[in-house]
Amino acid sequence: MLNSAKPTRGVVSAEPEPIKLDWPATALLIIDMQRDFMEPGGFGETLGNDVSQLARAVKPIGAVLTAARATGMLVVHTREGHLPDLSDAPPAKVERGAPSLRIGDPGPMGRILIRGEAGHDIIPELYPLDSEIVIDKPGKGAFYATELGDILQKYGIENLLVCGVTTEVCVNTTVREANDRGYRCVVIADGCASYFPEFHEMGLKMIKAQGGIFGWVADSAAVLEAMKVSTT
Ligand code: TIU
Repeated sequence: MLNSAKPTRGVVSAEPEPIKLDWPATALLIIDMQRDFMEPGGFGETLGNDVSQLARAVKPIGAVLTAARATGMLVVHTREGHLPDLSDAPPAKVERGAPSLRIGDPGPMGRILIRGEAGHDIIPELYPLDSEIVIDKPGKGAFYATELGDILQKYGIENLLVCGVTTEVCVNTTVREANDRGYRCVVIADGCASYFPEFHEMGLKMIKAQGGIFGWVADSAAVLEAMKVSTT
């Protein structure tokens, strides 16, 4: 719902310091909230992870997503995954480790981490609207081998509110890529999660250390307050 009274700027109470954001130049970037990472039987579990660790991020992301939709903010969802013939999956990625199932193997939610399979889809709670952008990415970073940079440029985006999973892998890689490209990134702390709580904590610390070497970190409540949108 767009309305003429909506604020065009807001100050997010973030670390290492508050940051003023121009909302029309800000997008919400939701990283890889896919069944393959969140649910039993997907890629995350095949790697030996406890997928229940990630559930805590869903509600905070949902609250910010609702607010973003209400204010007309650009919303971009990403999905990590590969083409059915694996032509975009480097052997180094497919062959590493000793997972119970490898990328491309059939699993309970379809072939592991393959585009078009049930496991590759975004979880129902955060499902994209038809009007929202969905970026399919073969790597951990959302800019590598995708159209994300062109899309953000087209919409005049300068700032990103970043959330999703996992904190130290795809969120961190994307924030580093974005920072090098000149975007101000505000990472939503409780809107991220890791299979390893200690990596989550350190992943956020790495971003905001040294005066915000890669970006800013804020709780969803602080972002919502700055957006001045009721969550109820
Ligand atoms: N394994 C892990 O922590 N993450 C990934 O493989 N991809 C994302 O973070 N999306």
